[in-house]
Amino acid sequence: MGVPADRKQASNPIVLDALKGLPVSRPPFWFMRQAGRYLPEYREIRQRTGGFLEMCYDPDLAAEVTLQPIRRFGMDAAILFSDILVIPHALGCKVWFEDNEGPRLLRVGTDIETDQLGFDNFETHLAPVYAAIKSIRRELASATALIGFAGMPWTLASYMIEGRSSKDWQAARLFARRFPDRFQGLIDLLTEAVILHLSRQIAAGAQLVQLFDSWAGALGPDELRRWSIEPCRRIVNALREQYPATPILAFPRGIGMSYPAFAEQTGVDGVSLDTTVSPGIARARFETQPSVCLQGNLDPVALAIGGDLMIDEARKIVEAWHGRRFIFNLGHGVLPITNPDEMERLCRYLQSSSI
Ligand code: 1CP
Repeated sequence: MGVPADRKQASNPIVLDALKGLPVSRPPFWFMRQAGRYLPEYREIRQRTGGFLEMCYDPDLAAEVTLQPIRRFGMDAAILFSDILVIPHALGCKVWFEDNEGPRLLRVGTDIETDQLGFDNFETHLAPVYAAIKSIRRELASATALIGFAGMPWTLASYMIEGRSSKDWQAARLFARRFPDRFQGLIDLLTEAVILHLSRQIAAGAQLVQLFDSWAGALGPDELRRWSIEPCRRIVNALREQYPATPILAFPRGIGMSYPAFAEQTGVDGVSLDTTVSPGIARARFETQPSVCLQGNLDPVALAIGGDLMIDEARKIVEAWHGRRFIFNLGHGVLPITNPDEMERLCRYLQSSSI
């Protein structure tokens, strides 16, 4: 099934206009994890497919699941359905998903060493992802932007050292401090991999990219500079050289007061703010950086509750960021318990709100 014809008329994506600082008539919006378990049509496909990774590597299914929320709600951007862990997988580190438990990986430094990983199979392994991007772009209206993404090196390295999710990323932080040279080797490998993966996504049709550093908040200030800001700066520089017109957003989740320094030192076009950041304080702190697009940051719990509480919180964000570059989003991903009717209510509110 395609996207309705009325959404296919030619026009510039409002999300790209906002990133460039061009005038927009209302807040542009999309949501992290807008595809996923809260949608019955996603659960239906997930159930009859072998597993989550199989969906990521099937171009037709990945394209279909990417388009599901756009057809229902008409967000201003579609984000490729994939996962950050396809990068370690493509480098030769085994990755699998335990049902209802999350990701599992071979552990670097324990089960496998960095020098056993590499690019031999990388682009062949990820070819279905680029095929999915091509077919999504064919289906999408020209007004809807297509977002490519990758995990950032620190977050990827953390999963690769821990072998799974963690509350405090202790093993990864210990490894980085005990073996800084080996850790730097892993970060360098991942930095190259992210650059290659994002270049291929842009070549296939992604019009902007988002970098996820979901666990940046576990780092102290010096570590943040070394393991998050510096690799991000290298990724931004390399992509700008090849694709100067493609905007880059980053989500260094949980870094609080360091958001403005992160934006300045990496040169990204925009930063996605997490739920701990007050929209008003962010506005003040970014006053001297008007060209940085702010993105965020409604609490996914407010969306799950819905109703007036959700709309009031959304309005506060729109009012706080009115008059500067911003894209409305959540402060983290949509929760599986979210009622699609509340997502519909939020989208209608944003579509009818003027700024
Ligand atoms: O059906 C299922 O069980 C799969 C659940 C699921 C989904 C829908 C996972 C497993 N990944 C995804 C898709 C996904 N992951 C997207 C798709 C696009 C979208 O709609 O947003 C994106 C952008 C991601 C990125 C991702 N994966 C991040 C960064 C963003 C974030 O949430 O902080 C991270 C940390 C992952 C790892 C991962 N993959 C899946 C899970 C459950 C996790 C998190 C595990 C943990 O908490 O450590």
